[in-house]
Amino acid sequence: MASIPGALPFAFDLDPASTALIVIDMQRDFIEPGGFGASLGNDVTRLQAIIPTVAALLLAARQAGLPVIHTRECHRPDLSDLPPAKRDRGTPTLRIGDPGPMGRVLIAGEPGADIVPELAPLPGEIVLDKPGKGAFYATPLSDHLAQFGTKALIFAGVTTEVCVQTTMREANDRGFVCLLAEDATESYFPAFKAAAVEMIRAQGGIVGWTATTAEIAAALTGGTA
Ligand code: C5J
Repeated sequence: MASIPGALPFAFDLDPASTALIVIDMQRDFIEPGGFGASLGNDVTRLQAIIPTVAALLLAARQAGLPVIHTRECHRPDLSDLPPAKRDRGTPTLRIGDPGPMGRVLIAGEPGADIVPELAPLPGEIVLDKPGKGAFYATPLSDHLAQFGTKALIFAGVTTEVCVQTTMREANDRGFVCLLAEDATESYFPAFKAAAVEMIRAQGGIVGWTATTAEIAAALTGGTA
């Protein structure tokens, strides 16, 4: 058992044998210029900036032998898993399923739905396509975690207040201990990220803990943060 004394709201006990890393939606459509995120008017450079930090967390998790799960928010080509309430939201220049510069927006198998190449999954890692914000909804995530014997999840990815926070809350409700790598997650809106991080660890860690990637990596690999 390792400890992260600087975790918030208080020290986090980390048992690598029963912990998995989940990297949420580090996809080209959210992170690269010309993708879905940019079409909604967002500044994608904020999300691009965390790629090296997420890579460092992935490296530490892989070195420690943690199961690694990557998620991709995307839909079937026939859009049968895309409710109109999601497709018709707002007035974006591109809607989910429309042809864009990186193929059809947020459609499984299209270039834009891919994980950015710097964070490409390794053979043997789980890659889950999810139609919702939360990674437990309409996916086999629970089955994979049961198979791994996972009790705790480390979270990274985008966006903090949407798919990351939703998945953390789903995990918390299912009994998983949740730790967010706060510098390996990002939002298009700095205030939303700050609020989500505060909400997660408020009230004695009502959803979970937060710590930096350096602190988590040190706990995983036996180094110092
Ligand atoms: C959004 C996500 N923001 N991965 N998706 O629509 O957070």
